[in-house]
Amino acid sequence: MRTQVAIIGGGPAGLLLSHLLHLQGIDSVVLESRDRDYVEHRQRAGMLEQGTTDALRDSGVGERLDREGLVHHGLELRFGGAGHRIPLTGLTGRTVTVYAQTEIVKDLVARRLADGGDIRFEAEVVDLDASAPRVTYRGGGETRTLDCDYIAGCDGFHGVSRPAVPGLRTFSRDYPFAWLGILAGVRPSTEELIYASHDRGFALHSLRSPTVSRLYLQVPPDEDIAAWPDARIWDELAARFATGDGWKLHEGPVTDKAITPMRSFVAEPMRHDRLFLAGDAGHIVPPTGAKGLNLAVSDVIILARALTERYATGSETLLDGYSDACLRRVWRAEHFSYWMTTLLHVDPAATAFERRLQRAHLDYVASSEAAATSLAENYVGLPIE
Ligand code: FAS
Ligand code: PHB
Repeated sequence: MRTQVAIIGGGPAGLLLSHLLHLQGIDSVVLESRDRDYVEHRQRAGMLEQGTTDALRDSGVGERLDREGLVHHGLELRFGGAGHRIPLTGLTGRTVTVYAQTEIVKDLVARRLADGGDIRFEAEVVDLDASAPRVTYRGGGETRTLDCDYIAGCDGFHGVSRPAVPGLRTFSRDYPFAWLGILAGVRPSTEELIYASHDRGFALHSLRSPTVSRLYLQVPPDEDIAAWPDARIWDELAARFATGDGWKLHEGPVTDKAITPMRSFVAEPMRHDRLFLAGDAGHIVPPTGAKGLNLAVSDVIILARALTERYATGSETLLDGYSDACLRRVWRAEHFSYWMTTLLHVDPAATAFERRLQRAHLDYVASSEAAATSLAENYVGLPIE
């Protein structure tokens, strides 16, 4: 078997790359270890930068996004029992959109299959040669190989592609907390996202639709989900979102709950020979700034441009510049995600002095247009080079 680009991983990065390459007449095969139902229902991100929604719309997969996505123009920072709105669009002229990663994956799978795309589910890549280049995968009880011109490692943080890059430099930070995330069949208590910083810990009120809420709360890093029955989750969320103006949290049936560890991670370079890393395979951010999925999208936009130039002109200039171009954007997003995470979460080891500094920082962001604009321009996403 042979293709032009072998794509390891059928998450948002791999699927979008396959779609963008197809639009340029470049063949690819997506190899995904899990089954279709699993990847289409794995609860993850939900906040899209305007650059992401523009890319989906411009490439012809934005129709349901435009119909069902919730366009937002601001967010609320809530601390000291009061809310402070950050007018994202007023400060930047750009918007963000709430549209679940699961829906993006469904839209991309449907479009690739409708276009005759080759997505192989339950096909686990077990080996790869970045110089041949060739990937070896197991599927249907057989072991097969796929020869190609290039390999895109879109296989997430636990994939096989990053370990195949020799001499890799990695940079990481683990945080002293995790996120317990829930999906609840209840009308959201807010129209815009609420990021709450409370002495008891961080909480985030996001949403998925007029009838489905998505909420998160900070828990210890090794927390057992069994210690969090629904009633306790709602009580803790209500305590952390409490205000003095009578605002009420709507509670309802929890339909999904999971604990996500918080880490910052970057691997350099994001390329070895004919292997290119994209998305979580190359970097991880704490989800506070809603950058993970959006970084995956910008990586594959940059990679698709580079592969298009290569096949159209023979030039490898953009391919040679791929890793540096991605990493400039990755490190900006890493800093913003670290900054927003430490601004809003309670570090158990923080001294009283550090907690006062944190409160002063929150007061500054909530009261200074310059500080709020810095948060806003990073949150809505900086233009893709
Ligand atoms: P993914 O991990 O999404 O996809 C990689 C794919 O590769 C997977 O489907 C996997 O099955 C497959 N794969 C792995 N090894 C393979 C192999 N050997 N062979 C074949 N296939 C293989 N981001 C946010 O912005 N906000 C959030 O709230 C948020 N919450 C998250 C919660 C969790 C639990 C996790 C893990 C991540 C979360 N993220 C969040 C980040 C997340 O959205 C990622 O940034 C996004 O999924 C990145 O997409 P991909 O790079 O495609 O990686
Ligand atoms: C989500 O809706 O899942 C979401 C939104 C904003 C974040 C993180 C997660 O910062």
